Amino acid sequence: ATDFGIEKALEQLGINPVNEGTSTGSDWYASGELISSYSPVDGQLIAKAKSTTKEDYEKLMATAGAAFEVWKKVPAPQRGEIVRQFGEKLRELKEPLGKLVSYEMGKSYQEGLGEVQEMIDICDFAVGLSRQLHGLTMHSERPGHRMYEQYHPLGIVGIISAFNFPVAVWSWNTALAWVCGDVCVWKPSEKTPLCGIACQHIAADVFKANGLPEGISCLINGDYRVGEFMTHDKRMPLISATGSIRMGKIVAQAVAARLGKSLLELGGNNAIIVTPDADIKMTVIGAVFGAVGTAGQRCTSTRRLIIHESVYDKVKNAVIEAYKQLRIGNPLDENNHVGPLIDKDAVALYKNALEKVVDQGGTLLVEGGVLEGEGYESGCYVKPAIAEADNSYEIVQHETFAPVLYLLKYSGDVENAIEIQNSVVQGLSSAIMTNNLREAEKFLSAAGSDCGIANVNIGTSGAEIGGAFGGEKETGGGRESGSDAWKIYMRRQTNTINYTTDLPLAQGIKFDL
Ligand code: UN1
Repeated sequence: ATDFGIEKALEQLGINPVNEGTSTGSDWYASGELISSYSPVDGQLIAKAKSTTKEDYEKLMATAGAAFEVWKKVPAPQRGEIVRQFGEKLRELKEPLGKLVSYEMGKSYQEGLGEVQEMIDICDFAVGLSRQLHGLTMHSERPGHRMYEQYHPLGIVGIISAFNFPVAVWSWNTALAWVCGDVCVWKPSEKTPLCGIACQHIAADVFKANGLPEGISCLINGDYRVGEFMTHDKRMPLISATGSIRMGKIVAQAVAARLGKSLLELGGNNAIIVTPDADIKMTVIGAVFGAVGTAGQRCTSTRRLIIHESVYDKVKNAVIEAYKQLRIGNPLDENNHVGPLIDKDAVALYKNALEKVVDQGGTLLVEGGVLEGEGYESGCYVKPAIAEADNSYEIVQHETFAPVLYLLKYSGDVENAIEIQNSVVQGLSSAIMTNNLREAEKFLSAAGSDCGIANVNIGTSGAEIGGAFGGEKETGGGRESGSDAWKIYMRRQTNTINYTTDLPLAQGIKFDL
């Protein structure tokens, strides 16, 4: 690992193998059991983090609550200025943070840098937004009355994030929540605690340098039990959770039971429809990047290719040919395309999917397999696989977080492809490859894709931060990042002001005393 400058990166990020785990700012404490973070790149122990106990959590929540009283009164554009400084720090630390993401999570260094770039982008977006937290004005039906709405800070926002985007998803939530006047408590995945600690160091330094109290950015570590502190906590009006559908259902029920709000970003089962009018070269690049990028561990990864029978063989052969070029190995080595899966449990799920697709009637076109030998000691490197399948197979209906791509055939009109694409429980990302305007517009129409994201002539992954990110159906319905996603982090208040000496009632009601 030293060859790739990991030690230096850890040092620059202030991470040493110590027992840090819980933080309200520059203060670090935690008294729970140790979580060891092993790199899927080389299987080495990187460092250990202490997990948060209920006692630690209570202490942190008291600090967060006090910080909210201060932060909510700071004018929004001034809060934006703090987020601007945070974005500047991320620019300075882009390389070490990108490297840590790559080493702790296993995605390629380029993608690690890309993830930090998403953080920088959302900070820029949030800075502009801090002067645009607009409400509407309405015309009152009563004379001499004014009516308008305004958005106020919400409170303490809980963020539960997944291992696959160990830093960016936090920033999508936190950069917006901060300009909205909220304070945040973040539980990163227990598979990537060090990315969380690195980010908390960066944020805490910025708040401290500006004389702001501890508790605006808080970090807790641990497994689902620590997440439950948050989901059951009435002091958290909003829980934003990214992860599996299974996890999302548990979180949603716990939060709904106390009538809190939840923002859910759950699984995807993303497809690219390839019509007879598709540009095959573009299709292959989009499909292969979508299926094997981040080793198939994005919630937007391409899982299904729905190909028209007239171009089926051509597309199939081109994709198989492209898979032969893939170099699998250490993701910090920029010559490699595909890095490891996050851990051996993920490898088991990958193997299970390959077995099941064959059991259920599919054919492997590119056989998978777990790589062994030099460079693959962690046991987490697998070969991207392709299977010919049918959409009805149980395994195809599931999201397997690994580089397994299913080829599905359709005939007739694009409606038939849309029908297949929509016939899954998830609704995150979707794409169509076509130069035919009618097909493209049909795909984007009300009768088209039922996903939160629908693209034309690009793949399913790689969304920009400017748009609202999220999906429908069992993907959870939440929207993060751009557009007006900020509204969920604030509470809306409708105000009516009477500037006359009479008290006319609404709806023309008379009430004379
Ligand atoms: C995720 O996988 O949780 O569109 C988020 C993309 C990225 C975000 C993915 N911008 O692939």
